[in-house]
Amino acid sequence: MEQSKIIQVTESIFSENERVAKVLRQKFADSGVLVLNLVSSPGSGKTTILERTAADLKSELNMAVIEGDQQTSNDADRIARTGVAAVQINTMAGCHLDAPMVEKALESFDLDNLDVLFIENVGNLVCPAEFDLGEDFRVLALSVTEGEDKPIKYPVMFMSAQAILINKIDLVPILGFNMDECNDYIKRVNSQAKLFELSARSGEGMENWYQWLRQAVRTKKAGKK
Ligand SMILES: Nc1nc2c(ncn2[C@@H]2O[C@H](COP(=O)(O)OP(=O)(O)OP(=O)(O)O)[C@@H](O)[C@H]2O)c(=O)[nH]1
Ligand SMILES: [Mg+2]
Repeated sequence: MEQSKIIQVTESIFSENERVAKVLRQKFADSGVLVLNLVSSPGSGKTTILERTAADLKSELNMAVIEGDQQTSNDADRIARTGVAAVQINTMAGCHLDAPMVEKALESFDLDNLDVLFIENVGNLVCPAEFDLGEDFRVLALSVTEGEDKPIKYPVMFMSAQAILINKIDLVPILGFNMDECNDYIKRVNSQAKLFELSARSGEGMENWYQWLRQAVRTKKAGKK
């Protein structure tokens, strides 16, 4: 394809995504459901964080999860085992979720009966940054196994997050991970994001994340029309 045609196709993909994301944002506002777009590299622990959150909070919050992966329903199956409703999207060759995919998945849920909808994006620190899903907040998981410098290597994604969960802190002593250095890098690209250090495996630090989540749910409900 010529350069000009490639640019036209790319622009039309983005503008269609923006159009549908706007529709979704209005829908989420009308029903007062808090929507979080969970992004990270593959294997940072997004699903494990959601499994633990689902198990710990399902008696106080009505939650549902949209899972995005190229293939398999592994993640949706894991969430379903906690008793929280989950729908799997398979993007096949795609490296991110887009707003039309989310719109289709919403057919499975009654938004008016939900407090929180989590959207677990495809594991990728690059492409999902470009696609608005109509979410209230983008929550980025970074695991300590990935190294301290990911925030400055993938700044676009880190800049776009409102909350950053530094996961797998149970492994810090084994890895010799330098938390101060990582926090400095995060602050360099995004000084506004709320930071949490936690382990979805041991449960350490999860309560701080839950408090942020509860507050975000309250704020969203208060803003409901
Ligand atoms: N030690 C430790 N391992 C963890 C923690 N959280 C997740 N894991 C492990 O990390 C691996 C990947 O976790 P997942 O939850 O599948 O990661 P993910 O981000 O959902 O992965 P994708 O959906 O494939 O991108 C699994 O073996 C988890 O058990 C943690 O806090 N500590
Ligand atoms: Mg996952």
